[in-house]
Parts: sequence; C-alpha cells; structure tokens
Amino acid sequence: MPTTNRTIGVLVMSYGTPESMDQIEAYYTHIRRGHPPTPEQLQELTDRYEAIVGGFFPLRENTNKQVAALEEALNQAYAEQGLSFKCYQGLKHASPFIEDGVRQMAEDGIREAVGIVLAPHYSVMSVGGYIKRAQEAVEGLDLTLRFVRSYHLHPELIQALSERVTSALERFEESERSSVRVIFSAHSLPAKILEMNDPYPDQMLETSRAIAERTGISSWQFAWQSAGRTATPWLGPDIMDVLVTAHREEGVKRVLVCPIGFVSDHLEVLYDIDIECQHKARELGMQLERTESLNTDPLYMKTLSDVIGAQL
Ligand code: FEC
Repeated sequence: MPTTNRTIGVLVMSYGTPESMDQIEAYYTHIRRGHPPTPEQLQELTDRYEAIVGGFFPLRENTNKQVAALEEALNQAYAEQGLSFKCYQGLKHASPFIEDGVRQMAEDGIREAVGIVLAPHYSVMSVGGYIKRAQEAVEGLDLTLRFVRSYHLHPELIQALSERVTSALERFEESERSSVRVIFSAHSLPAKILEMNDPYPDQMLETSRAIAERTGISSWQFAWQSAGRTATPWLGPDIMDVLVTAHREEGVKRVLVCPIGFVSDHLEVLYDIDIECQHKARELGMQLERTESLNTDPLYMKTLSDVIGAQL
C-alpha cells in the first residue's frame, strides 16, 4: 500500500538537435556560445546532417522516445512506494532548453525534482555544464532539484552494452571473431580537463574494462572521437588515427566500434562512425562494424530509473 503521494519531476537533459535544416545555423551558434559559424563551417555541418538525415533529425525523436519510456519505467518501478513521476525535457543547445524545462516544472507545481543527463560519464565540461545551467535556472524558485552525476558502471548499463558487443561480434565470420579489435569510443573534450583532475577519461576506461571483462574480450582499446576543430589540443588518440595505427602497426583487419559515451543514434554516431570511420576502414581494407545504440533499451531505462530513485 502506498504510504505517501509524492509527484517527482525529472529533468531529463540531452544535447539537443536542430528541428529543421534552416535551424542549423542557430543551433551551431548556440554551441559556439553565441558566435555564429563562418559560412564554410555552416556548410560543412549542413553537409554532415544531409549525409545522415536529409531533413530529419534522429536525435530529437530518439530523445522524445527515451523520455517517454523513462517516465513509464519510473511510474512502474516506484508506484508501490506512492511516488509518481513527470519527466520534462531540458536540452543543452535547442528548444526546449534546460531553463525551459525547469520553468515548466515550477509552473506545474512540482516542488521536488531530480536532474539527469542522457550521457553516462561525468566531465565538468559535459554533464557539469548541464547541471550548472539547471542550478542557475532553479535559483529563486520553490523547487528542490537534485542531480545524478554519472552512472557509467551501473550493472544494467554494462549488461546492455555487453549484450550489444556480443551480438555485433556475430557479424564477423566465426573463425575471425577472436581477431576482432573492439574500440570503445566517446566524445573528445579539450585536453585542459586533464589539469582539472576531471573524472571523464577514467570513467571511460572503467566502462570499457567492465564490458571487456563481462564479454571476455581481450583485444580492445579506447579512442576519442568527434574532437572539435579548434586550435586548442583535444584528448587523443583520435579514433581515425587508431584505425590507421592498429592496421599498419599491429595488422588488425577487423574492428568493432562501441561508442560508450553516447546513448542514442545521432550525428556523432551516424556520421562520425558510420560514414567517416567506415570510409577510413574501407580505405585500409578493414571490416568495421558498430554496436547498436541503446536508445530505449529497457536495461538503459532501468539504469536511469534506479539512479533517479537513489536520489530520493
Ligand atoms: O545529432 C545531433 O544533432 C547532435 C549530435 C551531438 C551530440 C554531441 C554530444 C557531445 N558533444 C560534446 C562536446 C562538444 C564540444 C564541442 C562540441 C561541438 C559540437 C558540434 C556539433 C555537435 N557537437 Fe557535441 N555533440 C553533438 C553535435 N561538442 C554539431 C559543432 C560542430 C563540431 O564541432 O562538430 C565544441 C564546442 C565549441 O566549439 O566550443 C566540447 C560532448 C558530448 C557527449 C555528452 C553529451 O551528450 O552531452 C562531451 C550527441
């Protein structure tokens, strides 16, 4: 029997994507903290979106589905404890922005909420940035907002990713599976985070190691992807260089990329891995496969629902 009747708001934060091709410039300007891209930069990004979507932005629909599935998972998991949940989206670079989500919760009379980012690993420059904006937005409102910072070793997350590695390995000839190099990847960040003792690189390695242990693979490494095109150094090695080195120096012919830093199909997976890395692999004569994205996998929803519940 329920003992209380509490409605908890959940601010589900995600990167955000444009809604249509003509919004790419505004989106890119927001990512660049108000500095509009040059015409060349804009064209280059537009070309990438055209290559994957041709006018349809998969991240938006995927985030919508994840948020709906999470609300359902939470309401099922905690019903007996008298808790009900309402999820609000807060996007980093597109509407509804993080600030819109916080405002909407307050307007709906929510007094207690948990914020979570659809990215399992913490960096002050990634998840930390989302949290800072949500904290600023909540100032002065009658709303208590707690945060999940990371969940990169949650058993159900590791299970979901491990299952994906195991099933993607089946795309290689059975006799060749033991020679496949698994490359775990995540979004690079400016290398200056290393001076801040940021947990991001270690958390990536911890997730990679946990999946390797669970799946029993021994030939694996970690690589960064999608680094910004700026003059400052970014975390390396970059996945494109790793493909070349693994092939030329170690004779690797088959790779499985597992993008552990991302939870959904979007530009950084569908373009940077499926088109750019695939092109490089073909050039080198390598077979490259990628693990499926988590999207609304019930194990991922269970992970999110658990870590949100732990905040209450
Ligand atoms: O599908 C889509 O429309 C959006 C895909 C997308 C995701 C994503 C996730 C992360 N980013 C992270 C860090 C940075 C840093 C900069 C940066 C720039 C871009 C640009 C695009 C873009 N990001 Fe992104 N990111 C996605 C898309 N990102 C487009 C701009 C063009 C380019 O550089 O490619 C550099 C900002 C600056 O110039 O100052 C830093 C991190 C993540 C993973 C965590 C998360 O999801 O929040 C970290 C998805």
